[in-house]
Amino acid sequence: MRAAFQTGPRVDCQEIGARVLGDLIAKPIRGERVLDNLETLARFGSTDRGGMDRPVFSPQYRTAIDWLASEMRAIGMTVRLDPAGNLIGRLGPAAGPAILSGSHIDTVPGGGIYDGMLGVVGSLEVARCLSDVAPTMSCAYEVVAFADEEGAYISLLGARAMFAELLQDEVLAATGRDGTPLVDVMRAFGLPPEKIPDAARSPDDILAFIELHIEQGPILETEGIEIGIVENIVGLQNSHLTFHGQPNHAGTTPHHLRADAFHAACLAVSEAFCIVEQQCGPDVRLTFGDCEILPGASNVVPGEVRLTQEIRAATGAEILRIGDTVLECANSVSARIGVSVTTRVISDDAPATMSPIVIDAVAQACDQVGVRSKRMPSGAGHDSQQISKHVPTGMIFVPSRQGLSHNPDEFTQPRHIKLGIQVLCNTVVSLINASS
Ligand code: HGY
Ligand code: MN
Ligand code: MN
Repeated sequence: MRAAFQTGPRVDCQEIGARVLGDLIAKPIRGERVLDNLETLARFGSTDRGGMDRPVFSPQYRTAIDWLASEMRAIGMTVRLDPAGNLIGRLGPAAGPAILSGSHIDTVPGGGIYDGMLGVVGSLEVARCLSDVAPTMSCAYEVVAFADEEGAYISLLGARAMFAELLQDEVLAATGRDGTPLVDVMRAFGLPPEKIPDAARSPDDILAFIELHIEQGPILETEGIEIGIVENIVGLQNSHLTFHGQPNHAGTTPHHLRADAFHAACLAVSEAFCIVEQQCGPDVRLTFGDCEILPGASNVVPGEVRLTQEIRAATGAEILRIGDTVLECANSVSARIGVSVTTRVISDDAPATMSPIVIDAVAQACDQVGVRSKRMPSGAGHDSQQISKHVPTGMIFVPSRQGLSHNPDEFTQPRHIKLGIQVLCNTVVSLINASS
């Protein structure tokens, strides 16, 4: 089915002039081609309800990966799907270290067409620009689409596997939202899960990683700035918070005799938000994004409620403090109405700092291209936060219309897309030049 997305007026896609590059000046970036690529990717997993639904290892993800691999081959890249499902295209020397860039092409349910995809097709465009000079490059350039950034099974699965950070138990235990085991979907995708450790690479083989991404927030648009240079990425902890009450007849059980798990959950959530809003700084985020009520019938007092709880903050200590606060709140509210609470951490991604070397390279690229830029934090999680633990890493943000993301109306102006790729290209070139 054709996607219902608009990538915007083509008139904005004029070439932005040749204010570029260092020694490796190559072919120009072609905005039209990038928009075509985004539209093509948008076809694989667009839904009748609007928006994308393309979880990692799904059939629509397979179609998208196959398309991407064929685009990489057409540029002359050598292409491989690593044992964790990361698609990697390589340009330049067959052996030795590489500069990496990329992002992810999986989506959240009801997602847009830019989150992740822009970084991948933008990196692909950079590879096209460099293809003529590939034989002279002093190090390789690799474009990577990382597996399961959005955490349909394990948040940042591919980026973690690339640096040997996935635990076997974690892989065995992971399931999708519908309970399907990760190991089953990987096998069906042609990837034996026991081979995941073979995806690990030596950090010495990766000179730097640079990720272009939409901001997914309102700051750049509000301030009229074209490029964000990311300095740090917040930490993100995902848990299940479960309220255990007693199912009972909804007509015959008076309120004061109920142990209503949903009643307890509502009060606890409401109180937790009050406390977080009063006591935490403006950069802290608390979200209960999914809720299951059991047994799930209109005439049964809920016996169990399972919430997903997501906390984001700039430090691990703050995340722990908020988690403790929410749990205290849930326990005290629940005790009043005869309900108990359990909690289980599902994933815990530490806050990350970007490399000063890559930040400087991006800042210099912004000056070369002639764009307004701003150094800023990222409130969203990214493959970069994982990779930055092992190799020098940086991120380039472009504005998101009305700050919308994880939403079918996610949109970035073609002009900003082009500028972002130009900055990415200049950054990659300067990092390649610095490697010689
Ligand atoms: O949820 C996030 O921050 C990212 O989009 N995966
Ligand atoms: Mn996302
Ligand atoms: Mn993303």
